Order: sequence, then C-alpha cells, then structure tokens
Amino acid sequence: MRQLHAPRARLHDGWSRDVLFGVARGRIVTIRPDAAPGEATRLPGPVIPGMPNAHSHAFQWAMAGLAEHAGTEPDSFWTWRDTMYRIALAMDPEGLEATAAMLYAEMLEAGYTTVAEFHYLHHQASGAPYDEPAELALRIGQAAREAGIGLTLLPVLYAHGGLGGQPPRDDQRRFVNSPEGLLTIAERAAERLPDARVGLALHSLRAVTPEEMNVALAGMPDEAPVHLHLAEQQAEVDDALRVLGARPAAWLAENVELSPRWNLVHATHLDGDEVRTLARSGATVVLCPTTEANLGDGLFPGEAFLAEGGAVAIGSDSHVIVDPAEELRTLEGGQRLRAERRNVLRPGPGPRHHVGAGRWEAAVAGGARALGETEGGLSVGALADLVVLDDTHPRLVARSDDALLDTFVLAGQRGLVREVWARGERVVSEGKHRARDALRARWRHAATRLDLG
Ligand code: NGQ
Ligand code: ZN
Repeated sequence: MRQLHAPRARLHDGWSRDVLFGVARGRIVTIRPDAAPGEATRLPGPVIPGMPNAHSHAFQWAMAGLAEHAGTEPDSFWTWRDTMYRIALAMDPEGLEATAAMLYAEMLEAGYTTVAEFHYLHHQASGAPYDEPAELALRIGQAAREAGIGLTLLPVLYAHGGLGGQPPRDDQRRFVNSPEGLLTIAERAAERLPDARVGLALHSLRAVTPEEMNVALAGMPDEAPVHLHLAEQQAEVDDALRVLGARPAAWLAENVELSPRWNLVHATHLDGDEVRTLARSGATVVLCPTTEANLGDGLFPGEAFLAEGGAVAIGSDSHVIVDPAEELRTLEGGQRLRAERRNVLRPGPGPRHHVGAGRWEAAVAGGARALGETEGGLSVGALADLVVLDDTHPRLVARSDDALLDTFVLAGQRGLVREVWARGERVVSEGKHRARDALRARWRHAATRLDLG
C-alpha cells in the first residue's frame, strides 16, 4: 500500500488537516485526518479531488480555433459542424492517438483525472470498417494509458442523419453502425482495454430510432453508464415536437426508464416540467459550458434545476478550453448574466455557502456517477485521484480552505495546479505532465502531417 500525506485536504464533508491517504490498486483504501506523515509521500500543498471530465470528443481538439471565421450566411452550430466533419474525415489512427494522448495530458495538467470519451469516429475515411472494427476505440484506450488518465469509453451508436430514421449524410460515414455492429465494438474494446470502463452512448435522438436504442440498451450490462446528447439546439426541440410530438427531454422521460445510469449531455433547452422530471429522475445532466458558449447553444436553466435537486457533471466536449475550473466559472457566469445577480448556483439554502467550492464538489460527485463509479471524491473506495494546489502562488496565498477553492474555481488562472495524481500515480509535477515533451513532439508531427486546414 502506498501512503500519501496532505497538509490539508477537502474530504466530502469539508476540510481536514494532516490527512494520510492509504492507496492500493489505484483506489483510496484508508483516510486518516490528524495523522503524522511518517514514511508517506508528502504532497506539497492543499489537496482537492480530481475532476471527472464527463464529455469528450478527443479528435475535436485538433480543430479548436479553426471555425472562428464568419461566413456569408449567419454561422451556427450547424455550420460549425460542417468544419468538424471535415476534421473527422482527415483523422487516421495514428493521428487520433497522438491527438488524444496530448489532450489527455493537458486534461491532467488542468485537474481532470478521468475522462468519458464519447467516441463515434469508428470507421476508415471511406466508411468501411477497419480490419479490427474497434481500431479507433483501441487507439483512444492506448492514448489514455500513455497519458495515465482513467478512461470510461462510450462507443457511440450513430445510425441516422435526422429524426424519424433519416439516412445518414455522406460525411457521417465514419460514424455509422447498426446496434449489433456497435455492440461488437463495445465488446472488443471491453476485452482489449482491461483498464477502461466501457459504457454506451446513443448519439442523440436524431441519430438513433427508438427500436435501435432498445436493442443497444439490451445488449449492455445493466450497470453500464448510458450517455446521450439531449437538446442542445432549439432546432432539435422544434424537430422533436414535429416528428415525435414531444420535446426531447419529455419524450425521453416517457420512453425510457431514466435512472442514475443515464447522463444527458447538453440538456440546454428544457421547459419547467422537463426541469422537474429530469431533476427527480436521478439522471445526471452533463454540461460543457465553454463549448456551449462557443457554439451559441443557449443557457441551461441551472438555478431551477438545482432547486429541484438535480445532479450536474461537466465536460470539455470540443476542447476549445481544457480546464475544469473554467467550465464551472463559465457555468456560474452564464447564470449570473441571465439572473443579474451574484452567487446563483448555490450548493444549499443556508448562509455563507461557498459557490466555487460547492460547484467543484457537486461536479466531482456527478462526474464520478457519469463515468460509472460508485464512489467519487476523496472517499474510501474512490479512485485515488488527487489535485494538489499551489498555495504559494500569489493568487492562492493566505486563502483558507473553501475560500481557496472558491478562488481556484471562480477567480483562477493558469499555474495553480502543482501536482496531479491519477489512480495513485503522480502524473503531473510542478504543473507539468510527465510525458509532456514527448506527447507534444508527436502531436506536432501529426498536426503537420494531417490536413487540418
Ligand atoms: C458531436 N457535438 O457529436 O460532436 C456534437 C455535434 C451533432 C456537440 N453536440 C454533432 N457539441 O450533434 O450532430
Ligand atoms: Zn458532444
């Protein structure tokens, strides 16, 4: 058993001093506050739980910044998507692995310690499957291993180009599978990636019919997490009303048994009834505020959802920003701009609730569930995923406990993360990932070789 000693740490019930963590097989097995360090490895600053990244499309990191020029027509999510499809067609297995490994190292440097990869780039550029049908899923697994980040792989079922079972577009050809084909990819990935957890993603109500959804769900173990893009754009709500006769969230709640295994990505457009239904269903809403801002999606009704007891996780999605604190800052910032008030997403009704600290804790808990973990945060049984902050940094110096975490989350900047431990291994020291130089060199090579534009 490895032992780690923190001068102070934010456990799930608040801060404790002189915390001794016992770690075995990548998980926390004991936690003793007020303990002497003895022979333990000393962590050089205050410790907070690592953040699960509950939504990633790794290949999109390669296009960050490449869709920021205005066209002659008004730009939208849908015009952005055309650029994104072009990048998807340009990727090859080596390029994907180089992109994902580089990205995952950046995630660790920013304080994400696990990632749910919503993986829908399955086939060759021609649309034909690779000889190994799970080729690109295995590349994602290899990238996670190289970076040392915990992976929940979500092979994505994508079968149609629009609601009502429309045929896929030609530029969606790398994504398309039958439910059976997708289950084969999931099975092979589970066999070949013993370190990863494998769940299921249904791309969106646009991309799968109710029948296909049921076949895919029936083919997965009951405890596997299920993810779905829910209602990111108003156009999706309008289409659902027209084709399904209900708004997306209302339709889903009527047609599947929502439960804590369900994770609804971009539940942006919800009416009051849907807010209540989703919050009470036990499902987790996965928000990606920096991507949602970049894509002009709209604002999630966060205050109402939390008031109903809803659970939220965060993800970096298209990776325009890779920084969990900035996701939470953008989330709270959007709510403040709309409400014209401060401290909107409060963790509870009482006085002096720390909004930054409370958001971090809640997103850690929601994210752990979204990745299929039963325990999250710094607790016994959870992954030994620790972020050590630099409280000698001018921004954090002389800040106590939750005020320190509020500052990191809501007034943070680069350079505040000193060390990151993922599954009991130190992967970031003095702010730098252990393989940063090699991964950057490989990425530079791949970026020059691939035609990214
Ligand atoms: C995706 N991304 O699958 O990468 C989607 C766009 C779509 C986001 N929703 C494609 N942010 O929804 O059709
Ligand atoms: Zn997405």
